[in-house]
Amino acid sequence: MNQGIIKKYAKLLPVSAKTPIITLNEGNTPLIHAGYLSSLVGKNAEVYLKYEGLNPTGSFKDRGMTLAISKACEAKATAVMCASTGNTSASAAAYTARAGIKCVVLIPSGAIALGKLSQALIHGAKVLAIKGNFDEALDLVKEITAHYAITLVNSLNPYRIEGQKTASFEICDCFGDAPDFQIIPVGNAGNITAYWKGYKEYRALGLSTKLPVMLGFQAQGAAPIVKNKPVKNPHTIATAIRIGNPASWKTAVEARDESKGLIDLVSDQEILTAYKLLAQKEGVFAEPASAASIAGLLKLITGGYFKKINNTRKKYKIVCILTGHGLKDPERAIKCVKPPKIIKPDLKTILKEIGY
Ligand code: AN7
Repeated sequence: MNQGIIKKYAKLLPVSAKTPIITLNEGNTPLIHAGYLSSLVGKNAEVYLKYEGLNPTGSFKDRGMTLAISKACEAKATAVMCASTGNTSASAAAYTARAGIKCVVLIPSGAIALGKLSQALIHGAKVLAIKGNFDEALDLVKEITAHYAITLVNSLNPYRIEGQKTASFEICDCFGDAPDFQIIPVGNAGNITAYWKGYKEYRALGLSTKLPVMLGFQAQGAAPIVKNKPVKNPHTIATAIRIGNPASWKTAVEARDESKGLIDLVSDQEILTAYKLLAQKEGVFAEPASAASIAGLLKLITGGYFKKINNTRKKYKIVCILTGHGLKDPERAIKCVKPPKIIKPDLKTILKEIGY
């Protein structure tokens, strides 16, 4: 039975018998073979989707939050705080509800997806919407948590990264080794940092033999790492990654360089195309920020990145991380397709509509 990432990977996490475990049985998410996407890459590649949207609150944040909240409880904290583009706040709200401690979240007003806002609110967090962006919210949270007895649970909290690294353990456990390439959206850059840490630890322990090439993608209007300077007014329809000054910038660059990978950008149009393609060709519904992985894959294919592997005899594994569930942002889904046609409740009309 899956009892969450702390029990499963306790030996590789900073926990002891004294750590209270606050869990919603997160982790153990499926690694789904993507036949259509594989065929686009070529005969030597198999593409897999790590569907992190199937975590309890619908995003990868739960892996880090279970550990951050458990450690906060171990330290007898009574309140936690985070800034969020939505998913961190949803996860923090759920795990603190379970732990019975206070949760305060700062969100950029009007800029987080409806599903995420509903989660933070229904779990009873104190939600404050600032007239500003995520980066401004995070600066405020850093200042407040530095001066008051409130635990910061953004990914600057090292337990968040520790928990999130378990996703790479799961991928290695599933394949029996690390994949060859990993494609991942990059916002505040905690997740790419966490995966890379996880892969390196597994290899150091002899539990895998290689390291993947890390391929990160930012949204075009929010691509500080690609442009090598902070973006003052980031913009993108992928609100989860609308971040102009990532907290884990340096470690994301390390992951990129140590793995001989890259961090590139994809446009909103490319994200939306990938978002629909993923839903309609693979049957997987992920939120727009997650579709940045798929947009990145498509961009790499078009640019000839995988040509080099198609000239070899080996089979390569490419894992795309789908960080959050599509239902987080139903408004975006509805906006980018045709609305349902309204018809009379009449047999003939229906048969005509469906071509019978
Ligand atoms: C679906 O919730 O930053 O590069 O405050 O929700 O580790 O920041 C969310 C980030 C990708 C980027 N995909 O991950 C927040 C927040 C989804 C996300 C990212 C986020 P990082």
